[in-house]
Amino acid sequence: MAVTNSNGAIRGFDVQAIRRDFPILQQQVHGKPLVYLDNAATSQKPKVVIDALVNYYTAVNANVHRGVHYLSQEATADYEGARTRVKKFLNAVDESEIVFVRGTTEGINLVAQSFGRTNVGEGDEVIISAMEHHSNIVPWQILCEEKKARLRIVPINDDGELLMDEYEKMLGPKTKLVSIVHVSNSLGTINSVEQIIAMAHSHGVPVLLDGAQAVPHTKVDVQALDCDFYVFSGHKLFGPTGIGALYGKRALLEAMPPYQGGGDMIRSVTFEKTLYNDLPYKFEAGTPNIADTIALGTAIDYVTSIGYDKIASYEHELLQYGTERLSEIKDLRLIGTAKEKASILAFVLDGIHPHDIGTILDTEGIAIRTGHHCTQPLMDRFGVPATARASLAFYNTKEEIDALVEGVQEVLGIFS
Ligand code: 7TS
Repeated sequence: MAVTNSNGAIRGFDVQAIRRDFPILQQQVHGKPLVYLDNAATSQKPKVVIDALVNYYTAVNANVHRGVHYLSQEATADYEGARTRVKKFLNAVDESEIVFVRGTTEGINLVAQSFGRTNVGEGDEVIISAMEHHSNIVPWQILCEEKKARLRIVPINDDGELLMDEYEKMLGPKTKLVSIVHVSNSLGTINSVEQIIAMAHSHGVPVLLDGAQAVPHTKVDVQALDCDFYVFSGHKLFGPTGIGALYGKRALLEAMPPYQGGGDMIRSVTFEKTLYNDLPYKFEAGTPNIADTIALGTAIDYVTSIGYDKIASYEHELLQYGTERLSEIKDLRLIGTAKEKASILAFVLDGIHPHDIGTILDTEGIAIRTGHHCTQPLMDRFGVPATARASLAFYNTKEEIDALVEGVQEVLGIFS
């Protein structure tokens, strides 16, 4: 969709107006304007999301699904309204396919413990990739250890792209699940998920996509993708921490046993036999995170009101600009140079530890993340212990990238 004017500006996208929606961006850090470039760790929250939280506790607070009184019914309607928003956001078939979880990590653990323990046995295989976050490695290691199954790792090239030929060779009758990141948090690589899914499905293998870093940047349509499971975290999508969603195809979720037992997930309980509730409640034991779920719904409304076509165009421009500017710096090596990339500028400087880069940038009010970004095997693949990572959101500007580049020059000056 054409979203740019003749002068290259994105029609209807006013970054300064958007920045005013985010109270935290107005503040100074160490006497300098905050330059927040740690969005892959967590994104900032617009005022509407903060207001939704305050409003819930000020005017609505009650437990859901179990009260006949007014507030409980209001809280239930708002909570279930958020589920409808997530359903539309991902284009799921219906609300029963949307399970609220604490975040991506819990969503993957749910699938590993419920689908995995039911369907993966001795000698079976689960496929992940070399660029996974620890939360898409460790749950599968735990499962494979318990079941004496084998974890297979799709390798990557030096640009940080999956080797699809190797992936294809791994698929076979022993494969029980493929679990792959949609967009890498450490490299920014956008994986060819349509192809990954089609190849797995040709062997009858279901696919889970870790969408933690995808949903802040790109429209996701689970029906068009035909993925079997999709997980994301609200806090990376301009919503609160402690809430996320797991999408699963209804038939798969129906066949899976509960992950946790307790209130709300049951239809009836006797000491002899418990009957479980319908989807999605079968997977939502206990009082849920009501306030944050409702505010996640507000975050989704906010992002979709800006529009993913505009967000993607603007962020693409920023990423290109940042890549060009950082590439001009001698002794800087970008980690993650895939052709299809989103919003991550990770780098190392010759002979300078990334933590020193982060600490010096902080004195300039610039927030980046340094470390292994919960992807230690990926750091090993690139032969570095850590990287410095600037991660972008649609409220960032070219001026902020200029500030980052100046900060990096300052670091080089100090260490020269
Ligand atoms: N998967 C990916 C791709 C991620 O980037 C993260 C968090 C997770 C899973 C886990 O999400 P959580 O919300 O359950 O913690 N990534 C990062 C990061 O890059 N820096 O801090 C957290």
